[in-house]
Amino acid sequence: MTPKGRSDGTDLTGAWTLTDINGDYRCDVMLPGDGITALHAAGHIPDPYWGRNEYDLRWIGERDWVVRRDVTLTDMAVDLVVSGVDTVATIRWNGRVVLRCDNVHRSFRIDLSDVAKPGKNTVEITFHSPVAEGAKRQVAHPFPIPYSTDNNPIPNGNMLRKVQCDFGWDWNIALTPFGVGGGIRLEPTGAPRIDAVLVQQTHSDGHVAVDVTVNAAFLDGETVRARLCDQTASAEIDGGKAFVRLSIKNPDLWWPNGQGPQTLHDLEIDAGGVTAHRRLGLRNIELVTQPDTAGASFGCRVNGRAVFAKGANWIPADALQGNITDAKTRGLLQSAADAHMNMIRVWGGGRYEPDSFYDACDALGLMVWQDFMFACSIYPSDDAFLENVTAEVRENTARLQHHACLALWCGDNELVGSLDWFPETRDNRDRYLVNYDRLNRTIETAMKSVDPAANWWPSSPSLGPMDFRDGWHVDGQGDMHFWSVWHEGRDFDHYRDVTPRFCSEFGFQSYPSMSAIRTFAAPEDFNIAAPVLESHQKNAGGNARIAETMFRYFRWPAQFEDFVYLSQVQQGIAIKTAVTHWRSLKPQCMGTLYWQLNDTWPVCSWASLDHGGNWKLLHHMARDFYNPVLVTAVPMGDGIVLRGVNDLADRVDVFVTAVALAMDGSTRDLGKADASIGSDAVDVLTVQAGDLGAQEMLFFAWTGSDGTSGSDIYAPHPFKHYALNAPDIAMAVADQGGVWQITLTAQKPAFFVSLEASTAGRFDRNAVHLMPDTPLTFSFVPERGDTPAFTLRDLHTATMA
Ligand code: BMA
Repeated sequence: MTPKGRSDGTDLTGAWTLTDINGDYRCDVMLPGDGITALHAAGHIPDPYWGRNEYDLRWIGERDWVVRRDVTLTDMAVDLVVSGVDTVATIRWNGRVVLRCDNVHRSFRIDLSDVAKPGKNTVEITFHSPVAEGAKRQVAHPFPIPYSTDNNPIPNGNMLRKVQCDFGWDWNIALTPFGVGGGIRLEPTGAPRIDAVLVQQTHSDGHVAVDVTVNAAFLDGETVRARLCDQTASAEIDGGKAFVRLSIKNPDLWWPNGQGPQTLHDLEIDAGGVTAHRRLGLRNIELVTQPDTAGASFGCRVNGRAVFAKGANWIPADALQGNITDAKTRGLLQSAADAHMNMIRVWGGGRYEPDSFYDACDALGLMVWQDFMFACSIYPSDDAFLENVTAEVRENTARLQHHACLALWCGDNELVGSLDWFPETRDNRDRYLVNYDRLNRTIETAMKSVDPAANWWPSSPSLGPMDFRDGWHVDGQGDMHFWSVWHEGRDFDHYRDVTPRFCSEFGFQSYPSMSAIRTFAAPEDFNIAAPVLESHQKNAGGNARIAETMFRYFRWPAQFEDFVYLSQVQQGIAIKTAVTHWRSLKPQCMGTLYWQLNDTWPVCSWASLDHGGNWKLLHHMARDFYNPVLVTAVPMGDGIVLRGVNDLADRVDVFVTAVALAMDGSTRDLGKADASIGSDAVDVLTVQAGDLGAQEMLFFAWTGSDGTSGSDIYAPHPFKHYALNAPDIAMAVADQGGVWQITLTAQKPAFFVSLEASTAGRFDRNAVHLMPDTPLTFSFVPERGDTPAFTLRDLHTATMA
């Protein structure tokens, strides 16, 4: 998280020495990075993600730790600039305290001139136990500040400005790691620098005015020169600020993924020899909330076009900072874009991501819904806390607001709901509501002080400003978190009972893929009730919910591997049911962000990507159900309506055929139709449910004038009802220059046909249905050159063989 536009200094990242306060441990730690990764790399502790090791490592968060290094100085007029110090820390220079800080989401600049000396200097950072610090602050607070007991096995994380899921979450390991997540360097004191480049775009017909505010230090009187798209403008810096306007005619616009190109332009700033550079996408993103008969709309309009938001929720790329690399993060975001996503919600229990994350989102066309980092707990609202929050919000808004991807700032995750979750808050809601509003208002004010024109949404879910009703069950306005299927155990069809305007969270769990399970469990633990497996399930009752759902819809899988596979099939069906239904409601619904894209460690969770980035079956299914042009089956009364959805800018003609499919593979025609689809979903063809025999499914296929085609099934009964035939699938494998082509031919219908590979890599498809004598070729690109072996699974072999 190195702030951009600052003069280069001495980089202090790299190897430091780590010790604990008792003197029991000593090893190297790489900064940026974290101490737990360092202790593991040095062999002091076992792999935290393996087996049940987590529980034996909680002591780490109960101690203070120190990182130290020497620095040779010739010039003593230097500032120490550090960001992402995690979290309650004391920084000493040559033994003298130069900073006490307590916010991982901020950066700090410390003038060292009083403490620096020529020659060897020593810098050390003491990380105070977050467990002890959180408890101390809780006790000191005049009234209780309840934390999310459902999520946090380690208490009082809400008292600290530390990544909230570090205290555990219903998908995270709980280890309260410590370290430094951003840059650490020395800069000459008083050196001229550019602190922020704030950009505001005003679009009108065929024209954009780009207003640039440069915040600079030690540059007063200098001229700022700005250049963008061959336009230049200049202004003098006065009082640390300069303002320039660049007017661009007929701009090449930036569009979200699937809507047009992600054109980025270079904004070059020069002020007295200090330069700054930003990649700018020219676009206008509006958050549209118009009152209507149902309540109020909710959606994004980009460059004047209403865009249905398709995406998922983002949590930190790894539980341990030391495991995160730009390349791995970029891979996860690439997978999101490859599945036709156009929006990612950076969820409020994690971190403001580094610049590289937003650079990747700009390049990939992933709009970012950016939460401020508060989630599921009550938070203090005393002066010191709010002052800390104000600085955090201002800094991160200034750092990120210029990004084309940045669509919306949101106050927090689920803080309105949390007012009803604790006995203390229920007993004294007035106090906690006022307490909440102080925080929320502080965040909004601080954000707008930096970016007055930005899109702001008070909370997620929220029914709108100053509306504190239930965003989990009211569907007429605002963004909804619809959790009734997972957390309340309702059936998948219940997704069809609501009409969200924008569903920003809904999820269904599965087991991680076998390749991920093997990273934390030995074969003797391959059992859903084995303690090791249970310790990699953090949602109370989660494994039971997976199993109970399987009972509801499927015959029971005999083998552990089949259970894992089937858990991913049912997760895919759940989320597909929700997304396809809500897309079919377009424009009443204008967005679906499922919970969740990624995992922080290998765990049973709602993620569609395994820890490490492998695609679970849901992610393959997402690539299909997020296809810009889609025909989907919607049961309505006695009929099954095939509805067409089109997210492209231009109208698309689709041609749809429907047949009744018997389990032996024979078919009966049920009809065909075509339709022209604009921006609203339309009915294309209706089939009477009574037209399907007891052992028949609806099979439908479409072609679109945009060149896309697809097919799907709709099974009116749970899959366990059908007497599936053994599909007898033949597999032919060919290595074509390192890309593996696997052609599958079935004799009988085969459902959710999936391949697993013995080596890491990416399949182009999975969880597809095969019809008799209609071969389908899968391709597989291995990550390394190894020769993979392929395992085939389908619904019949997993549940009936
Ligand atoms: C949501 C999120 C997370 C949580 C998820 C699954 O509401 O905001 O708090 O992990 O539910 O329970």
